[in-house]
Amino acid sequence: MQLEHYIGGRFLATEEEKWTSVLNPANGEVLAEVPLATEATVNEAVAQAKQAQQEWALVPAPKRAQYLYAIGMKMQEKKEHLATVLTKEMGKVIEEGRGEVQEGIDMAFYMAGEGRRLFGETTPSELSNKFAMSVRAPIGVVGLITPWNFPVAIATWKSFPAIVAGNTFVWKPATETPMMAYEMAKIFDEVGLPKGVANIVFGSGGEVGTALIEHPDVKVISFTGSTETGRKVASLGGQHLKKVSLEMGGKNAVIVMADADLDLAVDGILWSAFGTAGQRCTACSRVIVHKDVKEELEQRLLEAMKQLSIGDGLDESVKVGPVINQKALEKIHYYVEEGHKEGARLLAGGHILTEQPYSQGHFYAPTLFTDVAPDARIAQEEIFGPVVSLIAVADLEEAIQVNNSVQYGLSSSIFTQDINSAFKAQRDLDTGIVYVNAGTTGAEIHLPFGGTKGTGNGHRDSGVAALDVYTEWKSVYIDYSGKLQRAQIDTE
Ligand code: UN1
Repeated sequence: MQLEHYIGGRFLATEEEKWTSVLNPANGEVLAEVPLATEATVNEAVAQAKQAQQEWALVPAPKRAQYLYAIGMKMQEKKEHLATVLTKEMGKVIEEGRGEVQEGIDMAFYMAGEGRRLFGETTPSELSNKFAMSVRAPIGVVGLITPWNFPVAIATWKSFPAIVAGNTFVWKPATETPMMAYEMAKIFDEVGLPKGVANIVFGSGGEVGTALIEHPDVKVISFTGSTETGRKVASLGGQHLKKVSLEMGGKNAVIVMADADLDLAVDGILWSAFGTAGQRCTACSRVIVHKDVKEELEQRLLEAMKQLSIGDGLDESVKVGPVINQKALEKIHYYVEEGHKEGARLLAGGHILTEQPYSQGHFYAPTLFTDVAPDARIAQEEIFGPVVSLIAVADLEEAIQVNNSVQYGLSSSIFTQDINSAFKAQRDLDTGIVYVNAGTTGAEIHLPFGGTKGTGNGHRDSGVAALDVYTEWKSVYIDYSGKLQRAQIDTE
């Protein structure tokens, strides 16, 4: 199967482009060939998007929203197919594949609703016979750069608010997972989204990403990926005075207090640490446990980890799929070796799975370290794999301090039955998302998604907050006094 870019409503690719293979991380099977665009292709996509945007901005928002309803319905109709493609190219287990597609469907219907809201504000003017209001105006062409770990959901968090607000977009999906983007291109086409509103260009970050950021007609860049790449996006975007929205790494912790329901805590840790093989920005990679229940929690986690079946995500009984590629596998193992050197005690896992049926894919054994120092590298740096570090603390204050001691601030969670601890934690945990009595994953699309410190730059995906990324506030004053009134100057 050969994928094609989607530009101005046309599917196209040329033999002259460089091509690369899309591989199934569970077994190395070649799933598709994907073309890698050059700057000229990006320029063409931006030109199409720019032209389409002029008309699209004039389509009433409730009518723009009709397309999102249609897209949501199509995704619903194709849900099982989309989930299967997703599991094949990304590796997450099929149950989570379905969940991710559902997240995209939810986003479509939620943002379609914004077509009939997109609220602005009216406010009194300081002058008489004068009307003042602020409205959300579209910005223009937006550039979307999305990661491989959520190939469809994250793209919907960005593209759907962009669409409903009257923008057009050029989307560069991750080269590891272009098939979901291709599926979305087909859906955009099938529902008759006007040509040029949605454009998809495959290619590398270095070439396509850079070309998008530098293009003078791309007004907004929304990026999700590593903090390292995000810094480059921010600095290049800064030079070109772009509005840049960044969503980057995490080093998310579950705090387990002495009064916690330990069965619930174990379930929450397992789901958020080993689901998606730990490859979520929201994944739990630290457990901060009260010393009084440390040993008990270790025992229960070890017991529960034995039940985690590992394998090809298409097998319904599998709970942990492969990691994305060989490079990821090596990075994870590098950190595990660092953990040993730093004196952490390995309780489970700690190795690459090389025997059958894992040898053709990229599988890492779910790993648990204990007695980890809060400032150890494995407790500070994002590993993006199924590796958890357990850190013991004496009380809630110390737990919060350890949670906040990392450079990231995406998600955190606390298991406690004490209402005072819960309320204090939600106030003091320095992350954009806080859970009480649930793991660190599972954000819902109608709430803002993003984090503090090294996780972001103040913008949010998802929720109504996403509209702030894709709209410009316009303040409008209408003077019906019939005379020149001067604000701030007493005219009486
Ligand atoms: C991500 O890992 O980049 O909250 C997104 C969650 C999902 C989204 C994760 N709804 O885990």
